[in-house]
Order: sequence, then structure tokens, then C-alpha cells
Amino acid sequence: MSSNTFGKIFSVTTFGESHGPAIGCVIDGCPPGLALDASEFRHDLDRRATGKSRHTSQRREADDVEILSGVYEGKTTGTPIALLIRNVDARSKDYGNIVDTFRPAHADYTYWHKYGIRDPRGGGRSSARETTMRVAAGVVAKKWLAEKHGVRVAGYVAQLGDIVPAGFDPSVVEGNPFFWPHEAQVPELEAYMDALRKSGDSVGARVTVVADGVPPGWGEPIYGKLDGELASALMSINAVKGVEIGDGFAVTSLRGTENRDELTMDGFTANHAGGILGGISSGQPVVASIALKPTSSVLIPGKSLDKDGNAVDVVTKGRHDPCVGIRAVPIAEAMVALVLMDQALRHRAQCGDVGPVTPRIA
Ligand code: EPS
Repeated sequence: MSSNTFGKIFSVTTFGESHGPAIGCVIDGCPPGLALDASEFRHDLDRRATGKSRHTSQRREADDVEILSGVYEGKTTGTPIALLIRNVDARSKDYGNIVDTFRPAHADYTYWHKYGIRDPRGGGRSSARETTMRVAAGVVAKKWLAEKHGVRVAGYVAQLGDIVPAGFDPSVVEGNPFFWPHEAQVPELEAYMDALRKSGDSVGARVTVVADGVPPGWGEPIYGKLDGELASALMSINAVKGVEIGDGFAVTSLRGTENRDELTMDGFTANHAGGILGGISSGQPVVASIALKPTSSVLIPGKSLDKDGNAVDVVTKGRHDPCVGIRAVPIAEAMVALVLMDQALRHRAQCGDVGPVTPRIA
């Protein structure tokens, strides 16, 4: 496995397995002088963590970040920032019955074929536990983006199973366990998730992330397009099977006159493009959505094979999320922030001397 590093100038390497002693990351290329304290990771790590409501996995990890390097007297030094989180609540015996079999729709099968060896405990490296370190690195990127450019990255759940938000109020998203933008539907979601959990099944979800305040100019055509790198970053999150930028697949049914975002000095008339034109940010909000599949680890027996090709019924034990999409909001935000920070630094390197060439649209 050799692709554990993400980003060109601001790069993040993650390591560790779900049931190993620890997980961690090394952030390289962070500019010096950014104030950074271990307590700043708490908020986003708690938003992502298991065990915060009955609607997620009940594994209880402290997720305490140790800063091992790259910070001196509370400021980044420009040297690699190493972060470590020790795993404290792994229950490996839950995985005893799938050591020699493959959960349908899980990476168990493909890891086995690729490497000929796998760590079945909690899915090992394929576990969503790895996303903890993406969120930790994303905290650094979010902070730098906010301080240097006034960029704010925020997400919400935009669909859970067949349920879609009946209204949109960003101020309520953080106040309910579903990151849901319409408070009146929360009881319906609670009932839906309770019934789902009791049934032993799982469900998919859609998450949308919006980055406000991105200036025009970030993104490198041709092979480093902002939308291309967002798609790659978001698709690398566990369980993601689809990525849309702006209107995404809905553009297939639009006319050019409907899809174009017309320019006026009072602003663009719409944002079908999701804030990206030709792979470069336009100055409009950058909007990306992801589709997450239903968790493959379910309590209902499914047909599978063992390593020797014998037919088996697989039942997954353990503490799993009936809907991984719920905890994906901070993860998707982190990936968007990591891409934006890397692109911002790359833009500064090549085009930092290019001044405004035309009035900025409001
Ligand atoms: C996960 C399975 C569960 C989740 C885990 C992701 O692991 P375990 O069975 O060991 O409890 O709890 O999520 C986390 C531990 C986390 O921090 O996100 C999986 O199969 O991806």
C-alpha cells in the first residue's frame, strides 16, 4: 500500500489501523507561525466521533491528540507536524467470525486479493477510524484558510435514505445528531433511525459541503483542477460512491441558458457551477456533494464465501453505524479544506504576484 499521502505542498500522510495501538498523521508543508494547540482538535473530532448519539457506532474512543512535532511555543514551525491518537476501545473479538470470510460489499474481499494478507480487526486500515486523522489535519487547514483568506467550510446531511430536508436553516445543523438543516424533521429522523437499527440493516446518505469566501483563482488546470482534486479527495472517504460539484448530474437535463451563471456587478445570478469554472475557483461558494453507500457491516445474514471458496452466511457483529453518512459531514469538510489549502499555497507559489486584473464581482 503506497498511497497514504495526499496533497502537493500542504500534504498529509496518515497511518494506523482501527485496532492497532494508535492512528496518526504527518502534515508537511504547513506555513510557519500558525497558532496551534492540541485542544483545537477537540471540536471537529467530537463532531466525527463514534458514541455521541445512539444513531452511530457505540465504540468509545477518547480521540485525544498528541502533537509530537512541528509546533514550538504554540506555533507551527514549518517542519512536519506529527499528530498521534491512541486507540483505547478496540474490541477485536467481535471480528473473530470474519477472519476467514468476506463481508459482502466490504473491502475485506479486495484487500485480501490485493495483499494476500489482511488485518480483519475492525477492518484494519480500511476502517473509517482512519478518517479521524483526516479530520485532525483538516482542523489545521480550516484554521489557516479562515485566518488568511476568511474561508469557511461547512457541511450538512442533504439526504438520509429517502428523506430530504424540507427546509434549509444552516444555524440548526450543529444542534441535532444528524447534521440536518431542518429542525422540524428531527423526530422523523430519530424514529427512522431507531427502526432501522432495530431491523439490523443500514442506509445510505448524501452530504453537501459549502466553502464560502474562496477567492477567484484557486485550482490548476489541466490535471490539477480544483474540481478534479475535490472529486478525488471526497471519493477517497470510506463508503463514498459518488461526487457532484455544483448541480452535478442534474446538468444532464439543463439547457445552456439555464445552466449558465450570468455575471453582473451585483454578483453571479446563480451557482450551477458550484463555484468552479475550468477547474479554477470563480469566487462563488464552492459546493460539493457526496453519496455514501449503506454500511456493509450489517446484522442480517448475507451470502458470501470463505477463503477456500466455500459458501457461508456472514453476520457482522460489533459496533457499527447504521448510516455512516451522518458522521461523514466533518470528514467531507476536512477533505474540502485540505484540497483548498493545498491549492491556495500552490496558487501563491505560481501566481502570488498576479494582482486583481478586473473588478471582483460582489
Ligand atoms: C468501522 C467499524 C466500527 C466503527 C469504526 C468504523 O469499528 P469497531 O467495530 O472496531 O467499533 O466503530 O469507527 C470508528 C472506530 C471511528 O472512530 O470512526 C468500520 O468498519 O469502518
